[in-house]
Amino acid sequence: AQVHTIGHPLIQHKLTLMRRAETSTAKFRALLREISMLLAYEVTRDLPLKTEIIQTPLTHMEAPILAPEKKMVIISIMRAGQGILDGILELIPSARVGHIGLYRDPRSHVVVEYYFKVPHDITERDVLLVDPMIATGNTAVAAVNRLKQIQPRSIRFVCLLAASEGIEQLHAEHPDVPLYTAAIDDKLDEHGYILPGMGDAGDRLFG
Ligand code: HSX
Repeated sequence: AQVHTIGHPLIQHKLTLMRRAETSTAKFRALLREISMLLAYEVTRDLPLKTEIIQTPLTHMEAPILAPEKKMVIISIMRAGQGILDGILELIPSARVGHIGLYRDPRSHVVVEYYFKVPHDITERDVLLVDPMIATGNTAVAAVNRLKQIQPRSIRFVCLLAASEGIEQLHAEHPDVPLYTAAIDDKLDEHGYILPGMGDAGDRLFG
């Protein structure tokens, strides 16, 4: 996949604060919301605009506005995806939302689906699939496999932190899905956690 590493200084700074073990749940949550707004800003850079005649208090003008046919849906991989979802929705409040519940079996790392709900008009929508972390890549691949069964218009994956191994797996299985991440870490430990990483995003977010 095309990998976009978003090096914006505010994103990098906030990510460092999130990685710190001493960062509290409340602070982690706030940072994830802030960083997700910044990621959303970068990911939506190429959204098409059209123009519309509007009336200002003084005159009228032809002004840019988002093209209505560009319909987005943000799909959160539960449960950690919820944190990114909240931040992105602050910036794109009219986006539709879907949820995929996946967990990986701690021993086998096999991904199990326990929930799936997306808007009915998904085939007309462009998906931002969100999860803070890609470690082995198993969850990301399973989520994209599942989504492709219902054929949205396009899929982009947005995360905070991805391990090289996971990126390679996602790329091998889904070369058509671009990945946006704030950072790439190169190792996984024996339990499949990203190193140096930031721990388990779900645990840090929810406790
Ligand atoms: C964590 O593990 C993250 O939020 C992802 O959902 C998942 C990533 O692990 P992997 O499937 O890439 O190994 O809960």
